[in-house]
Amino acid sequence: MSEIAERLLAGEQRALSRLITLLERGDPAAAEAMKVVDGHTGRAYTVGITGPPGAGKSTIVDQLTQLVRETGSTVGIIAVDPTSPFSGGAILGDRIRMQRHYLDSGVFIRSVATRGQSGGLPRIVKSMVRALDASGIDLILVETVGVGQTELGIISVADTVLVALNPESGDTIQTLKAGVMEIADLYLVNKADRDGANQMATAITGMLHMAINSPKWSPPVLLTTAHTGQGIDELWNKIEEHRKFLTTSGELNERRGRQRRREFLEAVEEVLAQRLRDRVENDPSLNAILEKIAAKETDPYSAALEFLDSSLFSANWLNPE
Ligand SMILES: Nc1nc2c(ncn2[C@@H]2O[C@H](COP(=O)(O)OP(=O)(O)O)[C@@H](O)[C@H]2O)c(=O)[nH]1
Ligand SMILES: [Mg+2]
Repeated sequence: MSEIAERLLAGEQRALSRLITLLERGDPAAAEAMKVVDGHTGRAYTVGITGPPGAGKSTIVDQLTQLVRETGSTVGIIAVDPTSPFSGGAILGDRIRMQRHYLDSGVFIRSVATRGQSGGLPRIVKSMVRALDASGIDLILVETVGVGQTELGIISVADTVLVALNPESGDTIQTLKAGVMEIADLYLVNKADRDGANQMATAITGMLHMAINSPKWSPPVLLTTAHTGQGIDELWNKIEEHRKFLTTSGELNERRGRQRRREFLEAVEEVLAQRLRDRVENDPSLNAILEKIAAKETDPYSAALEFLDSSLFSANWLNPE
């Protein structure tokens, strides 16, 4: 059995850090360990929080952590950050926001940079959540910045999804339309100390009534002022309520099952796409087609369909080289 997994399951926090580092490096030892770790997951509860930059997500995570620590439960925090020249300071900002927890051995904090990765939640986040879960952490908070697909990707890992917005975020309705309504279990209008918070909450509630959501759970819309802690108790109560709803309705297991099936399909797609790309780019028999496409003698989509049905394409390509 994987030594790192064994140490992790024994609750050694250094093993958890080590495993995550191995995952980040794509080390084969991490994949070996994850085979063992996977069978020891399911006990932790995962809450995802997403929303535009500056909405107050890290402040909310900090406050929730404080509250949950007072009950004695342990907390793991994963901050997913799309590192760019413009948000390069975000991780540093998160560190300041969550500073008071860094010396608490009951809180485990890790950031994931998404630089250079296209859409979706980075795959490593799912492995990290499993590792935290298997190590015995009770509550896992995953913060993702709302930029398109990463925002929606939170549904692939969280049991409860929180969407944080602000009174002044003018693009809110746009955000809601862009798929967020399908994934939100709970809405927060944070910065409720500012003008327009009530109107914003009313607007969201109005949109929710029009949307076809789960008939069994209607997402509450809460007002919070995260930096003072106002509304955080109520938020935690609602998270617990949602958890109870998921557990008693059987939806929790279904949701987790869907997440695992989707992850499997995504992994199949990812590996196949890589193998195919390697072949298509390196196979000289395709030069003729590629030139025709470049010369606009055929359009790329038609060429792709034709190619896949032709004898040029071989299913053997999908086997490892
Ligand atoms: N006025 C006000 N400021 C807040 C509130 N919550 C967070 N902030 C501030 O908003 C800024 C961004 O917060 P942060 O938690 O880093 O947002 P994130 O980018 O969503 O993680 C920080 O300066 C916070 O202190 C709030 O409820 N009211
Ligand atoms: Mg943040």
